[in-house]
Formats: sequence, structure tokens, C-alpha cells
Amino acid sequence: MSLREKLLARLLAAADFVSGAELSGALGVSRCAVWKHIEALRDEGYEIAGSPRRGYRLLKVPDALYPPLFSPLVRGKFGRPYHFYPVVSSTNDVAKELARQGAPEGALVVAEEQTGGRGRLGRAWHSPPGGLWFSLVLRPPVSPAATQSLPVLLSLAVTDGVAAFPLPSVEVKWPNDIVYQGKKVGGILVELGAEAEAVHFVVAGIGLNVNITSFPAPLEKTATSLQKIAGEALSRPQLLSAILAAAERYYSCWCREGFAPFREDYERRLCLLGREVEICCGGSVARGTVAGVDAEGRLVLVSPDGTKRRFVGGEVTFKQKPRQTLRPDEDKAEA
Ligand code: BT5
Repeated sequence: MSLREKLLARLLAAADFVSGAELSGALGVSRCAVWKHIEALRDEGYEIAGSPRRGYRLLKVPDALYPPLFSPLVRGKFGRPYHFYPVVSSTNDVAKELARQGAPEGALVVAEEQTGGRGRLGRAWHSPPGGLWFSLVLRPPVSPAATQSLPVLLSLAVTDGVAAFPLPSVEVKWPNDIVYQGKKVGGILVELGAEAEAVHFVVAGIGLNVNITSFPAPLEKTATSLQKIAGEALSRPQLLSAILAAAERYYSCWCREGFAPFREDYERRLCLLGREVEICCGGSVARGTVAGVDAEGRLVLVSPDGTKRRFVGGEVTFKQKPRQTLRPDEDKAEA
């Protein structure tokens, strides 16, 4: 780590002002050298408050994902090594290639823009500059079947990352969507490098519409962005680092205990709970009311005749208008 990165890491770790004396002691340089590096960071777009008596406090990091700006924000192993591309076809494709060449768990591929961003079943994913488009290499010690709950788990980590900002809460839409008032804010694409019994690697691709102000015609009515929700642009590096930290925490628990510990939390954030839906899965369509998810992250649907069915994947559409942002407990209060 360079001196600048160490300084930044100290400022990031501190919730309040850090004195110049403390910084110079920790970094082994003079207070004047600390001041010069603070000035250089300000030139790069960091907002740092300075007070003669209290020291320095980091207020805002610039909205750029270049390695020197983002790497100091990586707190754990998710995000190391960090591969950044201004433009790439699909971060999932790059991450898969890196994984095949032996990239370690936590390796991260981020692009400012994707020209061939993909959703499930080869659908196109609109990825202009301003969004967060990234893919993580994972090597979970589980069977291929157990990875089915990974998109569900990761969608929870994404909502946690978003919750680090002063925004109305976004919800999850099983299995892989992040939504706000029925509109899609983000999606997750998990791809596997595996044999029948063994997972060699997983690439978890996450796309989040962050600082995007308009969408092309086909998406105009169905998609939205965090900037539209917040009314202002958000710091993508801060958001990405919050998502990675949540994802790493959740993932390490999931590797040991599976999805069960996350079930209730997931249901609280699930926009489908108690709703009548149609689920399209492998060419067949089922209708029913969503009862929740099970310990494996499967969607539990109660058919009109009362039978319960579980789904590992599929396309869910509402048979009623999506609610605004009501939560299950608010539903009860309404009744
Ligand atoms: C997804 O697929 O939602 C998974 C999206 C994953 C994208 C990430 S970005 C980083 C990584 N690299 C990749 O190449 N992919 C991953 P699915 O559930 O199949 O939804 C796809 C559908 O969402 C499309 O058919 C469109 O209707 C809609 N869509 C496309 N782009 C969108 C966007 N930016 N925002 C909201 N909806 C979008």
C-alpha cells in the first residue's frame, strides 16, 4: 500500500476527525507530509474537512472506480485482486476467464461500461456508464445444487449496501432482482464452473443502476436507478465497498450454515410476500400466493387448492399490482 492509500484507509476507518499528530505517528511521516497528501487527495476529488484543533475527516469519496481510488476502500478479501476496465463486453466473461486461470476467491472485475452485459438466459443487460457492473469470483465448498441460493443471498447483501445510504429501502424480488416500487434497480447473474459433484468456481455478477438518469424505451417503465430514487448521485465506490463487505459476511456464514439463517431477513425484504403471482419455470406456468422462501432459498407458492410447491428458479410476475413499499407487518396493521 502506498502512503496515500494508508492515509486514506485511516481516514475511512475513522468515524470522526483524526488528528494530524495521530496520522503522522501512524504513517511515520511529518505532519507537513500528511497535509501535502491530504491536499493531493482533495485534488483527486476527495472531500476532506480540516480543522486546526481536530485534524481531518473524510466526508466524501469521488465517484470513480479506478484502482487507486477504489482499492483503499476494500475492507476484506472480497475485492482483492481488483480488476477495473473502462469498457468490457461482460464482467462475468472476464471473471470466468480469470477464475479458469486460477484467480482466488474474492477477485473482483468491475467495468464502467459493458457492451455485452447479460442477464439470465442470455437476455441483454443495459450497462451504460454510471452504473455498478461487477463480478466476483467465489470458490464455495458446496455442491453445485447448493449454489442455487447464492443469487438470493447476494440480493440481500445488495440491499444492505444500499441501506448504508440515506435512501428509502429497496426490496428483493426472488430470485435475483432488486426492486423499488415494482421497478427493477438491479439484478444478479450467478454462473458456475462445475462438474456433476464439484464446484470449481462461481462467478457472481451484479448489476445495479446507480447514477443513471434515463433508460431506453423498452426499460423506461420497468427500470429505475438509485439516483432517481435519491434525487441525487451516490458514491459508487462507497456503495460497492458496502456491498462487498455485506456479501463477504453473509457468504462466509452461508458456506458454513447454508441459507437457513437468512430466511426471515430475506422474507422481510421480499416484495412478493403474500402476493398472488405467476411463476414461469422451465416452460410451465404455476399460479399461487407466495408464502415465503424455505431454508434452501426456494420460493414457496401456495396454489389455489392449498398445495404447497417449491421453486428453485423462474420468472415471477404479479397477478396484482405491486404494492408500494409496504412490509408484511404494515400489511397486518392495514387489515
Ligand atoms: C438479471 O437478469 O437481472 C441479471 C443481471 C446481471 C447483470 C450483471 S452486470 C455485471 C455482470 N456482467 C454481466 O454481463 N451480467 C452481470 P434477468 O433476471 O434475466 O433480467 C434481464 C432483464 O432485465 C432484461 O430482459 C430486461 O428486461 C431487464 N433489464 C436489462 N437491463 C436492465 C437494467 N439496467 N435495469 C433494469 N432492468 C434491466
